[in-house]
Amino acid sequence: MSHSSHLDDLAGIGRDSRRGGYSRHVFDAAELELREWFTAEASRRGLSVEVDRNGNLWAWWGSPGPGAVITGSHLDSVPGGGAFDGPLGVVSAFEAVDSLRANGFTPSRPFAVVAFAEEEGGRFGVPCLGSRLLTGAISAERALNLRDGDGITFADAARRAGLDPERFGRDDVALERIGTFVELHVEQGRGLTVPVGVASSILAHGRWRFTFTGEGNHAGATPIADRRDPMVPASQLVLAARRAATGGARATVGRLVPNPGGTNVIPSTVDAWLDARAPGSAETRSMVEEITAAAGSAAADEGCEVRVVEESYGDTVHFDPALRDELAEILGGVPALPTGAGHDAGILAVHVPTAMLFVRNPTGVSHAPAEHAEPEDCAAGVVALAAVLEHLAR
Ligand code: HGY
Ligand code: MN
Ligand code: MN
Repeated sequence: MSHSSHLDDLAGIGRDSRRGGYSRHVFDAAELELREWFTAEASRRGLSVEVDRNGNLWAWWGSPGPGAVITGSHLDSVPGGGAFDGPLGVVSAFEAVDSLRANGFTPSRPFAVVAFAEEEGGRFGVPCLGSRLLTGAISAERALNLRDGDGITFADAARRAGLDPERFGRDDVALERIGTFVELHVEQGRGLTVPVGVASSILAHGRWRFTFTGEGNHAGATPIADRRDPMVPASQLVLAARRAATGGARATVGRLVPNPGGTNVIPSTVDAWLDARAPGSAETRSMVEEITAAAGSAAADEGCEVRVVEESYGDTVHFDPALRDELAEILGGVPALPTGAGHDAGILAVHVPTAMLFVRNPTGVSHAPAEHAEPEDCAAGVVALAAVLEHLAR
């Protein structure tokens, strides 16, 4: 079966006709369908499926146990996301199992394919929610009280999906089983000139919620001098983010939500989310401070208030250099490259030996429908993943 056909299996799930691309968010209808797909693919291969206490999916080749070789990624997407970010890593993991078996290989240590929950934070706002819960990087209490755009809590959504919110939280049993984790992922950028590479590092990055409060009023009846329009400082936040992001730093305001959001209404509040990233923690923090100061003075100029809440943060990730170089060598000396994108591998790297393989993306675009990887590069990714997994699991 050609590689792309497995991604084609998923092509009809979670299509977003309004935004384009895919919208697949934890425990929504599309993601539940993807969970069914994962279970069917695992069962077809005689892998035993486990849904852990935090909603992450594990498909075990043999019995679970310590020192396990784990590979996989996530199935959820950003709103209007591409077809490859996440699913390519899970599909490639199943195909690597097929390839290993076709070559008569049986792992001599526990082995599983994993799909982590809510990696994008597209519904509940905190990225890598499943792997953060697994490792204790977020408390169960905070996670369960997160609300989606409709006010539904993660606890209620998890309960509706058949999970017990009382059980959520750090899972030492699941964490201690992991000997090595390898995540294959479509490259998000254009750094690769060959089909496959390995990851060296992930930018420090976090998300901050800015709530600007002014005075809701009539767009026509309110003279400019009488306004306290929170959209004005919110727009200054966007420009301050662009000004502050120098060198290798990046700052983005991708969500700006006025309340109530009428065309002829001066909003009473505006929520804006800042995504800020930089090669180092100190650089990220100082950039966010600069942006926050600019937002604060813009708010004061407009007679508005602003409240800032840090919703998630992760330091720079440096993948285990020995493992990185070992895998690069197995793959014939493929390049090692940094990434600006966060991954579950970045969360796990704090706890267990972790590596990432990247598959070339000729458009370099990600988190948008134009995200792409050629079938032959996807196939090369499966060959590379199988070689790495055989090395680690023999
Ligand atoms: O936002 C990120 O970098 C990742 O795609 N969650
Ligand atoms: Mn992503
Ligand atoms: Mn991803």
